[in-house]
Amino acid sequence: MKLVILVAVFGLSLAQHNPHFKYGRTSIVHLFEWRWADIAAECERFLGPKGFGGVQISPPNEHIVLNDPWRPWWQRYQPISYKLCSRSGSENELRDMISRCNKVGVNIYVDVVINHMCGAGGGEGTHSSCGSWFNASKKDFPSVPYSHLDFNNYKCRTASGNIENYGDKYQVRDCRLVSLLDLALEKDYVRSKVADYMNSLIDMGVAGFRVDATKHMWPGDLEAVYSRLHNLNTSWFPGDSRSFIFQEVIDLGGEAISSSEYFHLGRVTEFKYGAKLGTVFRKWDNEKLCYTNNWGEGWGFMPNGNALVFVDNHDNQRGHGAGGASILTFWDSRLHKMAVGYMLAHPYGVTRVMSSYRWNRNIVNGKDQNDWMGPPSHGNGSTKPVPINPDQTCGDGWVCEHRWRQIKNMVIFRNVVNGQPQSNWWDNQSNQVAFGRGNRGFIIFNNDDWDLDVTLSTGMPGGTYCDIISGQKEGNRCTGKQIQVGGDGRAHFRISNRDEDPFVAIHAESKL
Ligand code: AAO
Repeated sequence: MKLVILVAVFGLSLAQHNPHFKYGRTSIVHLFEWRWADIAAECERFLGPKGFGGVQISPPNEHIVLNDPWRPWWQRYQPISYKLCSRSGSENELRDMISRCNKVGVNIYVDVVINHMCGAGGGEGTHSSCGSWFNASKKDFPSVPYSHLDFNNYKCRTASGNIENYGDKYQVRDCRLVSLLDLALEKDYVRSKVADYMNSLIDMGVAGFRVDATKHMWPGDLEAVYSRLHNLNTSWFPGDSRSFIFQEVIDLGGEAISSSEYFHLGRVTEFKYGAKLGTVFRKWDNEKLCYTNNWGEGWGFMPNGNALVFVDNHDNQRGHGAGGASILTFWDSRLHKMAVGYMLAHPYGVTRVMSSYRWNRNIVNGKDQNDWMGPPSHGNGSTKPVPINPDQTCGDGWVCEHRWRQIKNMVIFRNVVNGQPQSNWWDNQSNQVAFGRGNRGFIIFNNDDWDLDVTLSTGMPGGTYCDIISGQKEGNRCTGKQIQVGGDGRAHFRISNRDEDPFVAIHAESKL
């Protein structure tokens, strides 16, 4: 009997590490602040055809609407209810998008904010995305409903009621994160409301969740909530499929709470990954690319099977959350492309690509005064659609990193090499490195201040391959560089350090 229980529990949680990607796909794109109608169109016209595995969407539940500052992006991390109307669209638009994306093999993962409701200073009234009335100071959210009895009132021991010391795990879990009203997730009633919210999304066909502020919730409370979740909708997923759960836990070491406390519940965001990769490609702290020959667990990151990895995220691309100045964002596009290319080529973790919007960055004394700015919007605060230009880039301030040729092609590279081990490592003991993925792919970087000129074993079958960074294979020709691999698997590479993209990648499906 004991064994059965063990298998049941262990099996349950292991399943929550599985993204349920279709057709050997491997990567998630975070379409931050996109409208549901635009995501649906992007699934059909781009993400499905190009082999993206899934989309992380912004919180779909009702959120506070703020005027000072005016409609900040982070108003969506202040729930007012679990009604499915938000800055990105209505419940019907959400349903339509989930169905249309599932139909083309692109999973939907929902960013769920279940640790808290709005800020204590949220005021009273109907300034909410569905017009629901609430009173923050009275902790009254009738559209859920939640009353003051459903919040951590007296469990917190700090004078301010807020987290004051991340070294104290009781504060981190039982006090308010930046004054956000902290739900009492040990209460059966609160657990049922949260589970009902997540089950409504599961029944619509989503594949899983990004769990916001996981660090601020007790693992036992989360386990109780996850155990109430339905299996995934069998219209889209095999029977008995459990949600893919990836939990936001910022753990760069040195605090009371560690990522490993959540490993048994699902995957966890590995924030060390982007912070370190940025340091390496910026060549700070005497880091060199050749030191990444043991990248992944060798660098002290969490076990591969637990990791959700990314170069930047919606917080640290604008100085929120964690990772600091080393984080490489679209503002540093040349190095950002190299770092994303490296992440997508390397076997470690489930990979997530950030897709951003531009804002009027104004850095004063190292802090962006406009870090709050929301997505491209009309005068009434509604989010603008995402226009696609003839050259396949996005307009109106949407950056669409996921559409950049180098990144889109590396998403495909990761699919083509899926399951292959890292092989044929080479480095010049500085910032020129290369490695393969079995006999299915090979990549080489020049991040030194001089040219690279070397002949290497690629592990690939002989033939002519298109470099998918400088171009791609179109019909029976390469639009960029061509790489000749001899019958012995060896190939000559020459990369100028002055190239816009000083890296080359080839794979089995880029062969002429
Ligand atoms: C806004 C206003 C607040 C106001 C509040 C309520 O900015 O002034 O009080 O409304 O009215 C987002 C925004 C917040 C915003 C919030 C609500 O980022 O600015 O507050 O919406 O609208 C912690 C959490 C982590 C969280 C991160 C931002 O642990 O979960 O803060 N991220 C998620 C979302 C995020 C969202 C929320 C949570 C809330 O991704 O978008 O906030 O739903 C240390 C700790 C981390 C901690 C950071 C920042 O990190 O370890 O756990 O993250 O501090 O507080 C080095 C260290 C690293 C450290 C880092 C930063 O890197 O190694 O450990 O420095 O100090």
